[in-house]
Amino acid sequence: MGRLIVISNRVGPTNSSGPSVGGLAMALGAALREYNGVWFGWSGQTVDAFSGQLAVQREGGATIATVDLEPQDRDEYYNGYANRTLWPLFHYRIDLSAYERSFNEGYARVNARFAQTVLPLLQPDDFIWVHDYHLIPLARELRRRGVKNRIGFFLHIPWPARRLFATLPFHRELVEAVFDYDLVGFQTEDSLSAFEDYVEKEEGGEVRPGAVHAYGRTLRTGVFPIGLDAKSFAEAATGETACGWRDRMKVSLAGRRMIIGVDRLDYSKGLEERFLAYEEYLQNTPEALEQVFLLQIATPSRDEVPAYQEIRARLDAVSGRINGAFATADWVPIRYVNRAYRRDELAGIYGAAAIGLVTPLRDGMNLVAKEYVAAQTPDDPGVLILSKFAGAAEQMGEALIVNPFSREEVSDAIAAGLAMGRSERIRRWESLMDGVQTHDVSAWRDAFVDALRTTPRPELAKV
Ligand code: ADQ
Repeated sequence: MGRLIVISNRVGPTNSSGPSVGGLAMALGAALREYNGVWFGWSGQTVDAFSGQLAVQREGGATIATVDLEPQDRDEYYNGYANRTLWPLFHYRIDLSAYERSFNEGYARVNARFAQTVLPLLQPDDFIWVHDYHLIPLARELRRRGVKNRIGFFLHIPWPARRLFATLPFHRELVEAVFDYDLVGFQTEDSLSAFEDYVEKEEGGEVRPGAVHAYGRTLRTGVFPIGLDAKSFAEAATGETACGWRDRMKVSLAGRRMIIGVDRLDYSKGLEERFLAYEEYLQNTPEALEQVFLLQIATPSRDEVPAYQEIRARLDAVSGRINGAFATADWVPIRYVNRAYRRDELAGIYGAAAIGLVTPLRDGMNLVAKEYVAAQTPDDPGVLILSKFAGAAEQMGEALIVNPFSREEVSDAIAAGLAMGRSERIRRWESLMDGVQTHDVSAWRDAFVDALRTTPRPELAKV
């Protein structure tokens, strides 16, 4: 059986009991522990001149290989094309998308550098699984270097609607590069249809069941919704640290009900809209004053990108204003915390919250929604309020599904969630929990790897 080679912008940590750093790291850690995997990516470090020197180490059953990039690579590829061009565009924020020639060049250069560096690690029967928007042209660069292996690509973020995507200069080249993969996977049906729509209407391609044909090639497609490492999360949720935090939060609640939000500090997560909807709830519900609070944990990310500095400043201002308007001597309506918590700590905090408020404006999946469900106490679970624009909404219909742009809808859902009786909470939670457990990260990984393994490669078929 061939090895699994995972390639993503950043690697690790693969140890799921470590601090909680992001959905991708947790998901792949679980994948690599089961396969004899190699995970290759950027070390996160920069050096003055790119050398292509690999740093290789064994970690928890997997081989981890990293390479350093140059400061210009970080600025043009990572902070530039990935996070200032593609990320906002794919999250429907073309107003924030920056198009600069140097970003394009940096993106192309780093994808070529990744291909060149990983080449000596590859063996003929390896399966290569490339992750996310940072590395869309990687298969093209590998093919140029003679790589014949099966290569799959999984997009963790949404694929935007056709007309939005067509605002990207060189959009055609980017999609054509996708066709150098053998398989492309999306989080949702919504993203897959947006991709198919582009290929069909902009490029005159043909959509077939489970595949698209264009540029003289056929590309297998599929929907693979990512899940939690549910078993290890459930263990974390019943462990000593989580129980300690649940108790600590219950003391801190002092009889009040807690609403929890946990997000990377990112404009796509809809935090400002969430604060404003919660303000609306407080205005509409005077009896809730001093009886409820919102704990928003928002870990700063990508703080070298100006839009992230701006959203951070706005959130400081909006939370400060709401607290100034409503707080009393012994109550603040919003506890706004800018630090990261470990996943076992988070599990305890989620477990003490009556409502999980997950209202991104656009999100590939959103694993926080699943973590909130997995951390609830079965005989007295809380209520999940979930944005219809999170990928998770396709699977989590028993949540209270809301339009995050509508303050009224979110405010009404908070009121409904806090008023919901125990039997309805249990009924909804059981169905949600069943989904979280069934569609976990192993199911996601197996489905993708099986699809990749069984995707025919014309070059291989001839041998
Ligand atoms: P992210 O945008 O990072 O991932 P998400 O799925 O919400 O989004 O995962 C965040 C992870 O980071 C969760 O496991 C959460 O617990 C953790 N996290 C967030 N804030 C934290 C905090 N303050 N402290 C500690 N941990 C925190 C991208 C896509 C998503 C997709 C994932 C996986 O944007 O849509 O679900 O990849 O594919």
